[in-house]
Amino acid sequence: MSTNDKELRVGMVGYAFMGAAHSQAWRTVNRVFDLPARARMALICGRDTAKVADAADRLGWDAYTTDWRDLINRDDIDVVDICTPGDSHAEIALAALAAGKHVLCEKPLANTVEEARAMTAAADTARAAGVRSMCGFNYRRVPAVTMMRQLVADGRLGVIRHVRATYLQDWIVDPQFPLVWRLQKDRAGSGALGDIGAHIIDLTQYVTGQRISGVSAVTETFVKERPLPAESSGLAATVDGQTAPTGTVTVDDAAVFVARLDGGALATYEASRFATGRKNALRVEINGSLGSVVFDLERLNELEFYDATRPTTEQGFSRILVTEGEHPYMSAWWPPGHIIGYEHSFTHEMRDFIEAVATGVDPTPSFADALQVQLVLDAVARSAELGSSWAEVEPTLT
Ligand code: SOE
Repeated sequence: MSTNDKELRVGMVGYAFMGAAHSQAWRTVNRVFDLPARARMALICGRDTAKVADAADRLGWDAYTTDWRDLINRDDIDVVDICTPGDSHAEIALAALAAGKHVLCEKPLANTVEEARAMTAAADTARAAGVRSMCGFNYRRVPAVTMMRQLVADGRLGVIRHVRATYLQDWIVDPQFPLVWRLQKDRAGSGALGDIGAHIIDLTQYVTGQRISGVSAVTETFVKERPLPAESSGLAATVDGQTAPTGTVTVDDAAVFVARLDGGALATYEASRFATGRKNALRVEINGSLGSVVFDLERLNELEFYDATRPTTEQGFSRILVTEGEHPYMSAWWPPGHIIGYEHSFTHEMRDFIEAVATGVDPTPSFADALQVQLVLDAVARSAELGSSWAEVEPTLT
């Protein structure tokens, strides 16, 4: 089947940072990849009429609405893309699945394990009617990350002993930075832990094929009171004057934990929004009996690979430039050596989602995969609360 044979009419809820990233991907995906269906950017939804009208125009959507229920109830929408804060994921996803819409939901899947379980159960029920669902852990689709997984799966690293993962940002170091939704537990579920820690939990489990079975954690909220924002969107916010009222930060600013993986590896994780100078620094290193591999998001077109099977005289970390046509996703882009960026991970996400939906297979990460990440987040929070006592990760199905 060639492009254009089938149309998937997308309705997206939310239009801030992730909404813009997803829009870019929906706009681009069929221009780059030859897919069995074409995405149509049919409808965008947000509460503020003027802002959502502007977003529709700026991001390239055919129409807008201010009511997500309207979007879900329409017959001319096939896919619901959820880019809202975590407190509305479950309600929107459950309604969308019940209405027979395919669902793509931003990470973390939900704010609580309970919500994530309900969403996973609904996705399982909907699957019987051919309805697909996926959680948007976009970094899986960075070609170097996909290749890292391939190296592990091919046995090039041997037995995995260590996983070392950090995701560091610094956008709230200033105590005067306002209390945006990402700093409120009832809206975001948790802080650095769920927002960026979820990424490294998913990424390391995806790459190694091992799951975290237990953790010991510490978390900290360094700045406990912040001014309330006058305006905020994405990671940007403003305050009205010097005397703005303040509110309490109810999430962690940083989370650090050690973990056991069920394949025998030991792992360390650090997620912080207080790593001064680190803007969006995600790094993962894996050490195995036959080699090591390193991914660094700030150099996302590269992998460092140490192959211990090479002659001793030739050993050392080598830099692989992941820009050849033979590398995952890359043949669709530029000639060899021409690098790609952050936004391409979302385009690849949409590519895989469209292909799965159009060919009737389940896309990954599934809601069940994302529920498992939620269970790890929950174990980290429990461990931290009990003064870093060991917390087993609950099984997905209980
Ligand atoms: C903010 O920390 C954030 O936008 C995350 O929410 C995204 O998932 C990550 O990709 C970039 O940082």
